[in-house]
Amino acid sequence: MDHVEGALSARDRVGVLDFVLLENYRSEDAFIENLRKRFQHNLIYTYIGPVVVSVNPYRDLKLYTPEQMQIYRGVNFYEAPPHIFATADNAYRSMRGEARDQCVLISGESGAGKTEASKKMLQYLAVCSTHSHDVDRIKDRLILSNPVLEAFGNAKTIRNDNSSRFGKYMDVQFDYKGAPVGGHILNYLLEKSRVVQQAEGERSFHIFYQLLAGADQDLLDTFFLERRPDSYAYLSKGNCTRVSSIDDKADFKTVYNALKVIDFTQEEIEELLSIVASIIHLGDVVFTSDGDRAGIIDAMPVNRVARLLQCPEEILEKALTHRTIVAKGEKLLSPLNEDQAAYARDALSKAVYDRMFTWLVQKINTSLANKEQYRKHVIGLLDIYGFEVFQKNSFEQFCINFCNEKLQQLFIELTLKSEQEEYLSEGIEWEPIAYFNNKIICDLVEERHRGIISILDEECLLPGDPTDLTFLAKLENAVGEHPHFVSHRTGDVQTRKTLDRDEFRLRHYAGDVTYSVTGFLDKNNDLLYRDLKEAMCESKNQVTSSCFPKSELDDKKRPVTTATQFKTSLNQLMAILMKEEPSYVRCIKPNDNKMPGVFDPILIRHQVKYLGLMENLRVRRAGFAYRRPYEAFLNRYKCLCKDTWPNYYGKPKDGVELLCQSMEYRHDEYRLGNTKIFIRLPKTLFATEDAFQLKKHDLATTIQATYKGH
Ligand code: AD9
Ligand code: MG
Repeated sequence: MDHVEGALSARDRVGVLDFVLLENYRSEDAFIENLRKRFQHNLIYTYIGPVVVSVNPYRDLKLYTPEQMQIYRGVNFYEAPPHIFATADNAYRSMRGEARDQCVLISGESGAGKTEASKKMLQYLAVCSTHSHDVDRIKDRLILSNPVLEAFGNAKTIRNDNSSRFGKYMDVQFDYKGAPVGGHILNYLLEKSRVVQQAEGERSFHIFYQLLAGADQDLLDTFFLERRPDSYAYLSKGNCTRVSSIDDKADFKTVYNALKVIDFTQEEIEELLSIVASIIHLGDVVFTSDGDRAGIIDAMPVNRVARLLQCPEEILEKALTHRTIVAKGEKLLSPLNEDQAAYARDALSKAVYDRMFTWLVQKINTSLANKEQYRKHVIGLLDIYGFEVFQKNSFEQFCINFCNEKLQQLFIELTLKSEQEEYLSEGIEWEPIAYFNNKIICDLVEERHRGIISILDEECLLPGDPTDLTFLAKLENAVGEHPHFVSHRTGDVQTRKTLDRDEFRLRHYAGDVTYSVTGFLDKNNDLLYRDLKEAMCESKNQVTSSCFPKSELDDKKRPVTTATQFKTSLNQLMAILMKEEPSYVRCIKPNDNKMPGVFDPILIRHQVKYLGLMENLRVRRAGFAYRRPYEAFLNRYKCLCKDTWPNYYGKPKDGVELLCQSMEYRHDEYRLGNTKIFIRLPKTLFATEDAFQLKKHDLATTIQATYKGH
């Protein structure tokens, strides 16, 4: 049964299952009311045409069972109730049928269900794609790479007990038979500051707690660790080391076994975990201040770090408390003060963890690599951080929100493009649609020489003493007039009251966000003193030494700044995505308390806004809301026209034409394309459907009467 027709009779009670069928499609209230109705009936998925909107149920609704998978297997997108499996299946079939690479872009705020959706879709692809003995190997690896990545890249935050602290684009490669033969992961900007600092109620990355809870006593002894995380500085900054929804001990086993399946040798696993352990000890290195010179209070933690990383203790100790300065060709050893030493220690911990994470992803990629070279097409799944607005927003939010601007731009371009393409291929006249193009904001951030990132980089490069505030002043001079930029100096009186002197505000497509520039230079520069790099290069731990190659020391070039690196990798991602056929899953978080069944309309309204859903619906509705292939349409409604009932033997298109005439559709209400009928307004369709329901009733009564009469 066609999904639209299936819902029509129930539409008042459980809402419409495609937002394009909303009468009042411009009304945000109507949109939210529809979501609410469906959510109350545990219908968490709703379409906007081909886009899936998902509301996190925070409970197991048995939506991902093998039986559910069967419902969607090989079925046309609109023929079963809305589901992410329909999206996955559709992508899979389009990939095979049209021989085109696919991608699924999953967006939404923290805790909205992006990672869950991407995992469920990956499972669907693994189960429902072509089977053969040798591909099971790759399927296992694809699925098992998730617990490993989550252990090292996810953490408990206020918003989500399993929050991804990195962006991920994972593609699954298929051969010409449609069997998965490989995979590849691109990772984006890990929030490495979490290694050294966590907000109240948050934790560091899961792996630290997993190791302490799950390692056997021998392993703990080897790492000089005790079981309780509370005793370690780096693990207890947020005063939250245990999470009721998480079983660290069991998770450690899962991760350990997964690492083995994805080709990590015993030695590599031990090296990896000893890096994790070394970071825990590094956090316990504390300094005294003797005049202006930092000294190490307790030698034990440094000694342990040195042993775990297998690098000479004196070198490490010296690098943590001194800095080599080259003046007039001569090297001078300059002591660090207490603050500088603590800063150096934290910089080292972050760098080691971050590079280890990148190494891990590369290693997983080697294991997922398709060695036979018979990859034909891919389906990519993008699970990346959603738009973030906090009380205080810093460099990290700036990067994340820029990423969302780029994705929104891609979304607009691709949606419009695909609408246009469909009109064209159906031979229907394209009616241009007015929409807000956020390119202007992307340019404000990334334009060469003139954008915020360029100005930030320039400031970072300046000799002398550039500060966050000199950066802000430059910014005001350069982009102060831009319609999407506001700061204390450039804003009007009213705006000034809401901004501090170290803040600027960006008018993002999703709403205004105020950023504090404090820390921008530092985070963008991301410097690690050379002495510390040298110490790491000495490491006999293979993983560490491959993360800190000696060649880096000879490199005279200035390292690329964090923002520019991020911008470059995002633009590469955009280039990949532009070539693929996209599908979208837009995730919504129903409440801030991780509660099942609670629908918070204010929170949801906000997300509907910044996911751009109303805009999306408007674009979809600007032309023709409803489109169906002729066969499907005729099959359902043929009883409404005497020329097509009970059967029509001509071309389906001609049958539909007769039907439209007999239903007295006005010319502006519909168009007949090459393969589909396009109906402009839902009310036309609803009228047709109501007529159909009546007719069905009449027919049933007639049949009954005839039967009784016999
Ligand atoms: V973040 O940006 O990485 O912080 P996500 O990825 O959007 O965030 P995630 O998928 O981790 O959120 O979902 C958060 C939690 O919501 C999960 O741990 C589940 O407990 C819960 N969840 C999410 N989706 C579903 C679902 N479809 N069914 C049941 C769900 N529970
Ligand atoms: Mg996530």
